[in-house]
Amino acid sequence: MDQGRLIVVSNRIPTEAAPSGGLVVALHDALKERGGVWIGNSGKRVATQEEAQGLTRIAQEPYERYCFDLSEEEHQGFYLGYANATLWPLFHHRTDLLAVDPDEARIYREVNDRVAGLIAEVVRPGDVLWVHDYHFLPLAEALRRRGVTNRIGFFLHIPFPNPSDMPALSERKLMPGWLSSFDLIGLQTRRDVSNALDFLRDNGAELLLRGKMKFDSRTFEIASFPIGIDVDAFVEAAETHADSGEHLRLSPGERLVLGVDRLDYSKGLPQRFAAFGEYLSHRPDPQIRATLLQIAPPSREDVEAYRDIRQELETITGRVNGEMAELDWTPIRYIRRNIEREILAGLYRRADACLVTPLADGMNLVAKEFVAAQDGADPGVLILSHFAGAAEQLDAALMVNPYDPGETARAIDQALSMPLHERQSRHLSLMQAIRETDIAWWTRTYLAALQAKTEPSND
Ligand code: ADQ
Repeated sequence: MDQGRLIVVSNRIPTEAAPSGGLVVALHDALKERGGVWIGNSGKRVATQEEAQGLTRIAQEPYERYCFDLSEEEHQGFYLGYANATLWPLFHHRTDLLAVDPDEARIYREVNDRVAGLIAEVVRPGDVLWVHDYHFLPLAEALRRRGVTNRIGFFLHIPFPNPSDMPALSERKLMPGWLSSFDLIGLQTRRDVSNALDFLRDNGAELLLRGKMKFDSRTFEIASFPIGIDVDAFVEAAETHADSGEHLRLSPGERLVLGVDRLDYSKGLPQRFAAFGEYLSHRPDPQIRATLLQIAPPSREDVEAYRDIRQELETITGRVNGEMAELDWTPIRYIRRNIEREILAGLYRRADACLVTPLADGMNLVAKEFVAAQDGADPGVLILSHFAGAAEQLDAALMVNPYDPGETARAIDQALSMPLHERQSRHLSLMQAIRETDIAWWTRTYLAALQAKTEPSND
């Protein structure tokens, strides 16, 4: 049976041949395998909305890619404003950082409306649409208004908010209509699914059975599809770049603790640095040299909360290094740029431990990449926050409360002194977990579930 084309919609669209970044890599692989169309934001800003009309084709192979531009005002209101200064903090349980701005909320909906108009021109009967992330919550509703009856799926890469935080969102009453216009809503974890069901039930939707809901006359389904990585590709990259660690010029016996994150307040970086400082102050043997290599390229610097986190980190790094550094040892090395994926894979492999300690995170692919990159004969140890979505699957990691620097410090000590057989057995179970739900599983399972939906017009 002809499956129809897959049309992916996401905010970012890769322009390069070998893209990087969690979401982008996952979709690139899915489209390469199945073929279809990817529609996203060009990243190019034009002065006025009149100049931003239309879709531009930027590639035809291995699948078609179209992009749209945003005007300066749209970039501010849609992307920096509503998406990243209102929804992102709300969805990461940080209502204290949430901005309320009715103009930004309006622009967010207008951009979704405009993008829906562009997509409606491309969609053919039988196509299946897969919309990604919090930038496009109202997109299906806008498409339905334009008469699009195709199957439309949604995947939320970040956590679903706690229902008790929802009153902080002025547009919360619109949310059930936005969500129920999709046919399938994919979330990362069971906890997210339970939050979404609770919120919708409290706001006029009826739970039919096993994640199926009804709102107004529409039925839709909510389920978890934990995202994964291309395990084999990472294993291979780590093996072929096993010498990346040499760039670091560590002294003999020096232990390496690694952190890799976008610079974001949800990633728990100040708490992590403080925990590392605490580990160093209390380490059992002062001769032990452990270095925290933190790779954290800045993101969204035009949003105020992101400038604050950068400053906070610089202060802690200065304090820990000021107190602890020796002539030939800098305890915290903080690199603020992107690293090539292959080099990164080699660094993961060289690391004795990896700190993945977000305060909230949809999944966290770094945790899975670190596991894949280890040498099974002598693996490093994953230290993982309870609040990463990955925690539901990777319970063989050392689990920590990221708010408690003492607990994280003890986990670092435990990781660096863990006997080989324990490291091996933990690694074996972690490998099994990341292989079970790898990226191929994720796209296959999600798309099969979406494909199985009846087209709304045939209801
Ligand atoms: P992110 O918040 O971006 O993704 P994450 O899942 O950790 O977080 O993905 C980051 C990706 O970027 C990883 O593949 C990592 O290797 C790469 N990366 C990070 N820093 C890098 C650097 N300095 N150089 C090179 N590469 C770097 C969102 C959600 C997550 C969810 C993903 C996918 O916030 O919770 O796991 O989407 O759904």
